[in-house]
Amino acid sequence: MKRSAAPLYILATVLFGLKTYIVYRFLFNISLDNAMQEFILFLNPFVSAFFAFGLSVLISRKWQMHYIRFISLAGSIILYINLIFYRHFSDFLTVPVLMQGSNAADLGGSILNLIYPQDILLLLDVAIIWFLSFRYKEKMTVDYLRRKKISTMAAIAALIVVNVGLAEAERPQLFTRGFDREYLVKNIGVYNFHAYDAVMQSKTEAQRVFADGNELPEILSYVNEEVETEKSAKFGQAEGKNVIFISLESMQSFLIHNTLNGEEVTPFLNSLTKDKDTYYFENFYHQTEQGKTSDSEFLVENSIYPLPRGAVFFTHGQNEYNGTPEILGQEGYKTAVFHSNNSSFWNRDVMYDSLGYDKFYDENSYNVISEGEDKNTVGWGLLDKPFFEQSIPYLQEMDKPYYSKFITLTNHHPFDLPEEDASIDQFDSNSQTLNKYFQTARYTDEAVEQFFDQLKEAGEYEDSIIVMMGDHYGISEYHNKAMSQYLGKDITPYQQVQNQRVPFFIHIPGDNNGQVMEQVAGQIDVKPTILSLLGVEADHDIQFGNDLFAENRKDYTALRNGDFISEDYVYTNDMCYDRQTGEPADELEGEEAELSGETGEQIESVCEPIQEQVTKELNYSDRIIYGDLLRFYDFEKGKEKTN
Ligand code: GP9
Ligand code: MN
Repeated sequence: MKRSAAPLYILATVLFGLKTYIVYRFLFNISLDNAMQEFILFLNPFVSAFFAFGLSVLISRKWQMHYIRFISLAGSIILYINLIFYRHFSDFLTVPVLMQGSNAADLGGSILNLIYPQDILLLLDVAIIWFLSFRYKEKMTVDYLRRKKISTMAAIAALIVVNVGLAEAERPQLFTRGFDREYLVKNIGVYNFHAYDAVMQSKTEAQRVFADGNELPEILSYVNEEVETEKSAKFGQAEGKNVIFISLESMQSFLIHNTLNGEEVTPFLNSLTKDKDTYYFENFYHQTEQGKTSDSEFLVENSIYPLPRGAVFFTHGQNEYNGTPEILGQEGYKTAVFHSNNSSFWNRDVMYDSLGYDKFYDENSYNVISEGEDKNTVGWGLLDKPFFEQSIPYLQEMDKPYYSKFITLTNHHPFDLPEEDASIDQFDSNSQTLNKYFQTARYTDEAVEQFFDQLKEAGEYEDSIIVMMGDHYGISEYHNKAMSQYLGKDITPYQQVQNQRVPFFIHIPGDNNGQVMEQVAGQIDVKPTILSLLGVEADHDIQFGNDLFAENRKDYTALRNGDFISEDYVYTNDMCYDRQTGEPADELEGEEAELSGETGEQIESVCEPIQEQVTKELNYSDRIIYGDLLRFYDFEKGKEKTN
């Protein structure tokens, strides 16, 4: 029988490729810097589609249509799940994140906000492919001879080579550097990215099995030479005091001293920046990745970076650590976490044991009323005000001194708030998320103010230091248009990095020297700073951060994706910016380019020396976690364990 219609696998390649391209180009917010990147982004969806559908020519005619239908549906589901995930996290899914599916269930209301009715159009290609596959079954299947099968496979292979070749030329070391997921998706597409990610996953799992501690000396000498500082003048200034650490959900620094319709968004936090007992760090960056709050906790307790993929709380919750709670426990402190959520959420119950916490006051410790007149929850759970209020008796009960951590929740996406709790307007932009964000942020500001008062009344204030920190961004890149409207400036890549600042406060009652601190800092610095204030010597600890009051600190802060901020530069998107002006810092090219002072070798960018160190540092940190290397380390002696 003669077949006249075009083969379905070709048509499916075109339709599905086009759909994927439209999603990449218009629904994800992928930055494209030049025509080549535009071209690669256009090419790769068709290459992937041709690869997947093209394989159908190897299948008998009987099964070809089944296969094509399956691929179009499965591919679309993968793409759509990534899209929903992206709408919340501005990020792509990875295997470790998928494994923590239980968290997705908890996202609940959050997820519904991320699904739009018009998304149904994304099934249009599937509908057409399925229709044709049933209607023209006979006409659209192919029955190639061996030679034609081989040439189809050769065409697939050639296209892949072209795609990968262009990608590597555009972005050298794409696969080895790999921590920037956006770059990978941009260049090889979301499907190939998942394949790459799966390979990475098995490699990292193998690392623990084969690790034996031989890597420790190299890492130790790096930490001793490049990270450690002299004792600061504030060492021991808060000796014996309690620590009350407050994690401010999704609180970003752009809110501080900013207004909405002429009203301050965070009046209490603003007042603290001028308070005589408070140190406010205005250039403090979050360093989290896919683990969000839990990543920020990891940084704070360990002064080690979280992972480039997945949430380390999940993937390596049972590793050996030397967390702040464990260290302080040995100094006679009682340690507790307060967070009104499931104890297993983000694997916290397991991780808190590994970090050495004595007690976790989870959801069950609180009176949570989710229905009726007395309802005291929103979205994710207990509102921050009742959360703090109900925590006070527990704090009073604790033996002194204590180290306590409070994790707030109300200022969390989708930033819903009961109307009666809102005390500031919504913003007016195309982003509901940003519009509502101001109200929940204001609410948390009020909750913290109230907590300060309650601590005073309860007699828990005087002998404590209160440390507060934004955990990560609340407004992702996805809302940049609205952000640009609010901030009144373009969100350039440089500004995007500036938007990763989160507020950090150290409040020491009676200190009297409080001030606004300008130095570049990050969450990695919290542990050494707190330990130093408490006068705890942690000489043998392996930390990548510095005491923020020390003199000879590292002069850069690395973000988890390899970007960094130094005193002079901001490095992001493979570009080096002048930190003061936000203008590109590498104007000079070719022969005029800067010469590196030490070696006299030509360097491509003034950012390069720090960039190299950042890559090295992140890599050491990852090796510690993947290899579970701290199990081979003796923290008392400061060297490898000998058996
Ligand atoms: C929930 C809290 C918030 O327990 O950790 O989660 P997030 O999404 O910000 O990581
Ligand atoms: Mn959070």
